[in-house]
Amino acid sequence: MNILKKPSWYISENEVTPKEIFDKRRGFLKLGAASLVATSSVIELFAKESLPLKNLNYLEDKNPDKLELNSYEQITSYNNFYEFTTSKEGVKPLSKTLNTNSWDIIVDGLVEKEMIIRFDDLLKNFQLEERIYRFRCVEGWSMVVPWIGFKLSDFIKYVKPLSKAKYIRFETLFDDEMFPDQARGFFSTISYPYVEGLRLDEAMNDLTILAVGLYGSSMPKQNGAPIRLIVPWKYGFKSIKSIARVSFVEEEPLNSWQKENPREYGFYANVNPNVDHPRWSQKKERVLGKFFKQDTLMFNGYQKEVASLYANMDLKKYF
Ligand SMILES: Nc1nc2c(c(=O)[nH]1)N[C@H]1C(S)=C(S)[C@@H](COP(=O)(O)O)O[C@H]1N2
Ligand SMILES: [Mo]
Repeated sequence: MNILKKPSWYISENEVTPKEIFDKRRGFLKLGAASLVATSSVIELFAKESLPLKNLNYLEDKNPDKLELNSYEQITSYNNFYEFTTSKEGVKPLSKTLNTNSWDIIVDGLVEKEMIIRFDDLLKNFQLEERIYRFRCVEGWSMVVPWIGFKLSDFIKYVKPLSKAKYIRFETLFDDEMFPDQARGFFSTISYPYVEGLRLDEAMNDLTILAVGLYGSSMPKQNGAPIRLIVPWKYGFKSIKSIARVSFVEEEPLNSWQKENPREYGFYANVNPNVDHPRWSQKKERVLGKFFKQDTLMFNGYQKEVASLYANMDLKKYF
């Protein structure tokens, strides 16, 4: 039998929130390499956390609302990414074929200068921040994720759209060797590339980020590596993954889910407990890992920050 004497700082994973484990690890990393003369119990702790090594530098989110984080395991094992499969548990194993090396992003349309930016170069230009956000899928489940990213507004200022630009449009990579559902052609689940868009003022809002990681390290493939959009007050399908093209346009883009089913999905997709999906209520949601449902909040709890964007709009019409 292998009996390990547990040091004073050791607590069982079940007794702490993922956030506490995360902070504990942060403490370790600050101590630097010298502290990594790892004892077996240290290795054991790291394994138990099942967190990857932190490899990003960012400003910490102080989590003023004390949101309870979902675990790394939960966030990375239950995914929507139709390019791989419609099975939420199936995405992680299948996503191995996504190759993010030398990832380029095309920037075109109504900009001062169209360009192709290498993802690694892009990163050098922006301040990374942690953003602990609620994330609500239109299907009725939700989670809390510590994303790492930079403000989409910083990116927009960097690429300088023309004044004629009213919307921003995003495309996921099209590559039928990396994405099995794209290889099915006519028989694919939805049409590709996946497209999403925002009105420019929504894109410039301080909450909107381009995320490049979570829990302190690079974005896992199943969550949309290397770079994805996060718009926390909108249903999850707006948060397009694995972005390969960003365009500035005059007209409202036709986003993928609206194209598939315009009766059920619109352009705005603001989280709204008062506007039901045609086939189910949006009043409640199940947080991953929780047994009881909780109330869904207007604009997913970000009313203070975003309600003014929709001041004169009928949210039943612009759903
Ligand atoms: N390219 C692409 N982006 C996508 C999707 C997708 O199928 N393909 N699914 C969307 C939906 S419906 C949700 S809920 C979120 C899920 O993100 P997650 O797997 O990181 O939780 O990604 C969104 N972005
Ligand atoms: Mo979703």
